[in-house]
Amino acid sequence: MLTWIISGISVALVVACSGDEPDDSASDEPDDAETTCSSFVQSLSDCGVITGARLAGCEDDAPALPCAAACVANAGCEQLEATYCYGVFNSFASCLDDCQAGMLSPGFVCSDGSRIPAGWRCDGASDCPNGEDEDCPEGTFTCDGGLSIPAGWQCDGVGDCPDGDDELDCSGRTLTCDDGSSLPASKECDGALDCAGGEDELDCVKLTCP
Ligand SMILES: [Ca+2]
Ligand SMILES: [Ca+2]
Ligand SMILES: [Ca+2]
Repeated sequence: MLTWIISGISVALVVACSGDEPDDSASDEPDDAETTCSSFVQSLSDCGVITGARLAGCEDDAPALPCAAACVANAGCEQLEATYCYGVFNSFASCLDDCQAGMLSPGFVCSDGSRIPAGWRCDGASDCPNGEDEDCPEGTFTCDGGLSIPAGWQCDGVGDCPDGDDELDCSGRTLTCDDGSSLPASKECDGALDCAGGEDELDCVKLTCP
């Protein structure tokens, strides 16, 4: 749980800001179209929980996940600090947990409009009425640890590599360094200097715990 809470601030927002929210993600939360990544970060910053303004994967004008924003709006600063600094599982953490649970895997849409779980794609068995879930890219993807998985399992919404690296860099977004070189968006604010001038790590959000 602690792992998710600490990394959850980025995990939840990376998903939220990718613009890939499934259409059926409607919830009972009030529709707050004005909530953006930057306002989400601002509310955490206002409570003194974080410093910095740049959150990996989060573009300033992109809408934040509405339920995550509602969790923050309904929580007090003490709750935010307890969750992020001390890993306390309180009503705020529980709210985020429910929020993440609600972010269902987008799945795979068959040609007749029916949906199947993403993990059923390229698994060797036809699941769509016309079997198009098995029209898969040739070849394999090599995980960081050396394990090979079918190429079709990359970016299918299900972590297949031991470290989940088959689901990184799936947004197609890139980060442009000052010298014009391009990096995968996952290199932004990951704690390692990747641009020659280190600008990929400038002003990144950091927890400010006592
Ligand atoms: Ca299948
Ligand atoms: Ca995968
Ligand atoms: Ca970096």
